[in-house]
Amino acid sequence: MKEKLKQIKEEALKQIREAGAPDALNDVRVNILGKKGALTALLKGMKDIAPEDRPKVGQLVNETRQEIETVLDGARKKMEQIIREEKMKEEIIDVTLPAKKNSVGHRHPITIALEEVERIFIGMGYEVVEGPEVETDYYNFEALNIPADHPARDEQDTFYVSGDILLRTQTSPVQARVMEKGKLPIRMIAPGRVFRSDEVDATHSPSFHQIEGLVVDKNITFADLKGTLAEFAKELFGEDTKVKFRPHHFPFTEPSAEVDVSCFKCKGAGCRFCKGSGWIEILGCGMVHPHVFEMCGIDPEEYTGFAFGIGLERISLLKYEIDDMRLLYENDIRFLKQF
Ligand code: 2NM
Repeated sequence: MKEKLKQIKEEALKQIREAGAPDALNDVRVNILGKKGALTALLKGMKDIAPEDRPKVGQLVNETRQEIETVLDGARKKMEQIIREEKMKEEIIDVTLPAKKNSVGHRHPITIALEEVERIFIGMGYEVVEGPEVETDYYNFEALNIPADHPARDEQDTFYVSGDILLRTQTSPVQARVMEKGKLPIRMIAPGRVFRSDEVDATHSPSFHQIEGLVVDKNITFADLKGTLAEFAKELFGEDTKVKFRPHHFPFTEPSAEVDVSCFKCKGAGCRFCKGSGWIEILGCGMVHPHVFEMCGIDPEEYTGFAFGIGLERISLLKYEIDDMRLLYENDIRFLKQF
């Protein structure tokens, strides 16, 4: 009997030593101490032992069982400890590693130009007003004194949606809507996307951005227009910027002018940037045509006003010395990152 117990114990210890995982230890427990285990089987054989020897044998079996359990527990704890340590090693965080760069985007160069122009006019007390990109023929053309035979109305130039509905070709319909409401005086800018049926090239896109301005009050003169735009040019391109007004024609203004600024690269001496002229064209403007006032319900005998229109892409290309407008729309990160 003693011999048998010793054998079981040796076998159990051997199995424990050889166990490589907690599962294997559990198998040992089942094999030796379980219901069908070797030690249990031995207890079941007690009936063959003389009754006076039974307590002694029972005690021996229990002692052996205890010993095996103690070794098993120890082995399990040790194994768990090793597993824990290995896991800790795997999950170690090296706080000295360089951090992942958090890349934050920024505003698009057209948006930067838009907000810069807005900032300047807001500073002069202008209100920013937005309106629909899909317009009616009336607000986009009729109300702005653009007659039926004007080339701008041709399908070659304007995107028609259906019938009288079209994509606005300028943001002035927003201003026609404000004038029509009749709250005077007006000092506003209308920024936004406009559409023209143009082929894409370095200076044209079928969809581009404009800011148009409008001032309506009593006694507004061309001098107010000149002073306002001269101040705007100085804020945008630098204190020593000069402006030049060249006579032009727009249907909604009379008189009308195009405005050049002295080249901010060569200060007017003439360079590659201004194509040797010393001047760069930046916007169109004029005194609001009396017929536009009449169409919008304002008495041209009582009120006068000026208006202007600025192409934002052009401002952006100039400010950042970009030579192809298409770059602004391609959304190539390598390009956009530079601004
Ligand atoms: C320009 C040039 C000249 C303009 C006119 C008006 C309105 F609504 F008052 F008639 N808004 N904007 C205007 C005048 C726009 O863009 C080159």
